[in-house]
Amino acid sequence: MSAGDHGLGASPPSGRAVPHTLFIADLHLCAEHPQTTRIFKDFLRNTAIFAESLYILGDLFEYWAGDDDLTDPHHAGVASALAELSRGGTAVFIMRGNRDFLIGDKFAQAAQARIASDPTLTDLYGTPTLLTHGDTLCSGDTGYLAFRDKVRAPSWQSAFLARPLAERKAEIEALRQRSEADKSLKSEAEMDAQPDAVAAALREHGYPRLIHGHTHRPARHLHQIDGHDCERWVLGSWHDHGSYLHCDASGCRAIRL
Ligand code: LP5
Ligand code: MN
Repeated sequence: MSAGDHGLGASPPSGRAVPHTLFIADLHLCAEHPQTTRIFKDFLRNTAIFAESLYILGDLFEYWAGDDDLTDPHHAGVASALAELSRGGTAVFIMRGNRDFLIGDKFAQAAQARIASDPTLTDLYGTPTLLTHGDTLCSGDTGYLAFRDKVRAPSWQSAFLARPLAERKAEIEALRQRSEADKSLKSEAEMDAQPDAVAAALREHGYPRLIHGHTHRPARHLHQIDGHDCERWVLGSWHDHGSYLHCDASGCRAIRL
């Protein structure tokens, strides 16, 4: 049903000649890993600048405690690098991930970016393409999904954001530890996208191409759903090295930085 082929390592296509759109996810940027942030800023200036659009499909940041954290010079530097890209003519779209779902309008404004809903169905050079962070495809991770339901409730979010920034950050640090401990008890299979959830998403949206991140398992999968052939691209995390997906009218290819 699904054939993995990470396809990483192809040569980067160059220039603006062929209109194209880039996709990235799971960068987990933070001040503690300045090298990743440097690579990201170089990618914006040297590569993304040639694209029509850049989609960040969640988890741009290690975590996001609220837009008042833009006072952090690291976070403000990321926003201004995105704004520079946007001013250069590349449309920037940000989807919220499970780590930065508290990104709000103030951040979007600072980055001159548009927030993309999760999921988003778009026409990518003639190919219907469904974009999602990917966490909701992991339907076997019931503990996480119960937690997700709670923290995505607007009432929970407004109460959380009303608390002092330092308190929020301390709580998130505790949650990170809890999450790491919980993950060590879960199987790899449990934390992967589930075939049923993938099929349901593809069926619901008319059998498009699917692009998502979250699982950190870069691959190209081919699914046959109800007789329709659907391509699913999983984006890589930027933990060891940067990577992006380049899509134009001829298709998509994964590129390692
Ligand atoms: O991110 P990753 O890939 O390492 O792990 C995820 C799931 N974990 C998370 C937690 C985040 O990593 C923590 C940072 C989020 C910051 C958000 C800011 C605002 C929220 C602040 C809340 C206090 O998303 C992990 C998945 C994994 O992906 C694979 O899919 O397994 O899920 C977990 O480990 C979650 C646990 O299983 C359940 C945790 C319950 C904790 C309850 C604490 C009470 C919090 C109060 C909420 C009402
Ligand atoms: Mn994620």
